[in-house]
Amino acid sequence: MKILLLNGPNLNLLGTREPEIYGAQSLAEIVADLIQFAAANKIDLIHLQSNHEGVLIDRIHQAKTDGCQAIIINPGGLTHSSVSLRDAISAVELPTVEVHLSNIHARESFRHTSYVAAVALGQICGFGAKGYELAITALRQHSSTQ
Ligand code: CA2
Repeated sequence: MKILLLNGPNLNLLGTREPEIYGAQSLAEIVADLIQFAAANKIDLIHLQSNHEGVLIDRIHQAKTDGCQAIIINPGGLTHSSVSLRDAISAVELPTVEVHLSNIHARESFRHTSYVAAVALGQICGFGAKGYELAITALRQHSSTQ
């Protein structure tokens, strides 16, 4: 199984600031651990982080034709603003799990709304980097029932 992992704007800054909210690990460390976890579960994990909405959207479109069977996405701040990102996820019709490191529902009210949630299989938030592993596990189980 091939899964596309996308991280949106500013997540390249992980580990540099706000460790009490987002943890102390860098994105590179998180992704290295995840690739190992995925491999142990016979999953090929392809990662892209971008600060650009259009780059994320183009990669989602490409996922449909390059053999990705599912998407895990932490859209960062675009979660709360991007109709276009939501439309791209909806258009490719790949099972998608939305992940947030922090519990967005326990933070400022503008973070309580996700434009992505309604087109995702589910949302995982508040468990730090562990949430990405939970998403892989959820997608494995989902694919075994299809
Ligand atoms: O909790 C999450 O994973 C978020 O997607 C992170 C986004 C935020 O806008 C969402 O509401 C929730 C922000 C990512 C910014 O990450 C930083 C990490 C370190 C230093 C500065 C920003």
